[in-house]
Amino acid sequence: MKLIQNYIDGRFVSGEREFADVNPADGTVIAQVTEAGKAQVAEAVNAARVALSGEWRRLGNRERAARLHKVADAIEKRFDCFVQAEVADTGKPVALASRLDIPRAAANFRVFADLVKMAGLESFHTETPDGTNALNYAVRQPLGIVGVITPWNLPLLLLTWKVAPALACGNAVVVKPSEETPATATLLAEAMQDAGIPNGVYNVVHGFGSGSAGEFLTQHPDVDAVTFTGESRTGAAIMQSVAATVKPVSFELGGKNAAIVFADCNFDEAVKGLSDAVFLNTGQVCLCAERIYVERTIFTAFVDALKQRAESLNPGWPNDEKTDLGPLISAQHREKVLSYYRLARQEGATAVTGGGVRQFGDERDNGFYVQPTIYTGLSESARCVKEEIFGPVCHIAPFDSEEEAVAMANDTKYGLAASIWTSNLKRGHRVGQQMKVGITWVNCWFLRDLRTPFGGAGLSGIGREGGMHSLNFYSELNNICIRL
Ligand code: NAD
Ligand code: 6OH
Repeated sequence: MKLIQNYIDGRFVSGEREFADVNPADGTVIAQVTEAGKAQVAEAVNAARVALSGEWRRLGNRERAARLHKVADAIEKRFDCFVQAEVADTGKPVALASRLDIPRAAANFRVFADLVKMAGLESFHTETPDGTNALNYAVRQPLGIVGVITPWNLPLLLLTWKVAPALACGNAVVVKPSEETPATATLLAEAMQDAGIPNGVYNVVHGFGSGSAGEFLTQHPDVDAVTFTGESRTGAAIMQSVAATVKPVSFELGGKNAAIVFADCNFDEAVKGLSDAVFLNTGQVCLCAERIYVERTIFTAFVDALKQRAESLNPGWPNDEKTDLGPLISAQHREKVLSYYRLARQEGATAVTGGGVRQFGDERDNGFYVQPTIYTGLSESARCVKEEIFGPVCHIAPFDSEEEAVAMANDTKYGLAASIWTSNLKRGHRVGQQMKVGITWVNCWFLRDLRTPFGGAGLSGIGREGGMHSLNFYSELNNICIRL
């Protein structure tokens, strides 16, 4: 059986305990994973500390950037290995991993490598009363050791979205990938070795959250900052854990994202775009739309068209190129999603399509597939309209006026993303600017430019990453004031 190990100080190491890595498509165990205990997490932190005073500290931005491009090259060289590891761990369609996850991982390194070379520094010429004046300028210094904790839905994409800017800024990292998807973080260590990233700069500790590697990392007094993507509740637990040592945090958390579809939209584009926004990655993307508000005059036509798309999706083996709907990540997560399917019925929803488990009559019935599902008829206060489900499911409700649609879209404690579908550009700007979220798309969804601010309001997060926002989080600014 394959063993996925921790990676500490440039070495692949085992630990005291192991846990199973399960393929969500058929429930089989595909690997054993080494769980890092408290002492091993401390070893990783110590290796990172030592690395920070070695060769890594002496490299300028240009040379660090060159090595990050080499990491991207090494990912591309092992493209098929990364795709296969991600597909086996997540059950996502091979076409999706090849198009989205692995290319984005390489792009994350390239973008932040280029950005750190190009970025300028703030400076101010300051007039003093005696007329001698002063020059202020800020220099960017590494934070030190960054603890990186990531989820299972886009494992390598989200891990590298944090690791790349952290390394670009000269930090060392200790990453704790999700226990559900450990493979690609360890594989990335091989790419780091190829690229000449010094030992101790990139470390991986595997394990769980509370009482395991995740908590040991956030509580470690020598970790200088924590960057986390995952559930809002976990964000709250991490915040408590880092409070004692006052670590800066960057949190990208959950969402209950709305889409607003106006009658003047390009109907076919809206249906296609929202089919992706609901069902991509089996609905397991934090940006997915779980609430769709449709102008009443096109409500019935829209519901019918989205139903047709849901029913034309091709659930199947992840490695089949024709598959466009994989399983959910785990038995436990499937139980959570199915509990919302049951709750929707109790709350009085109409199931337009789906609402149950997908049966195949083969080994996939031991996996974690559910039916893509569309509900209508719930009140805006229903739990299924308020709580993040994180599956291939949405609720569609009609609206009569722009004001009503904006009010319903904003009536949530989350604030990650929204999408607006209209041919009226003025309306697109006007409604977009009223959304209480970090990211609004007009006539598109999940269209990414990695230089833009990315993050959420309310329960959806703290801070922004992307472009200069990432460089600002992953560095400490030291302002130098010189009397002239
Ligand atoms: P999760 O919060 O359960 O786990 C995320 C990571 O945190 C895992 O590595 C886990 O082991 C670790 N963890 C759990 N408890 C911990 C603790 N007490 N201390 C330290 N680490 C701990 O999230 P998940 O189920 O893996 O991912 C799904 C969630 O992530 C959804 O809510 C989704 O919306 C959110 N998400 C948000 C974004 C975003 O950019 N906003 C992106 C992807 C996923
Ligand atoms: C959440 O599941 C998706 C997050 C996406 C990003 O962080 C990104 O940079 O595209």
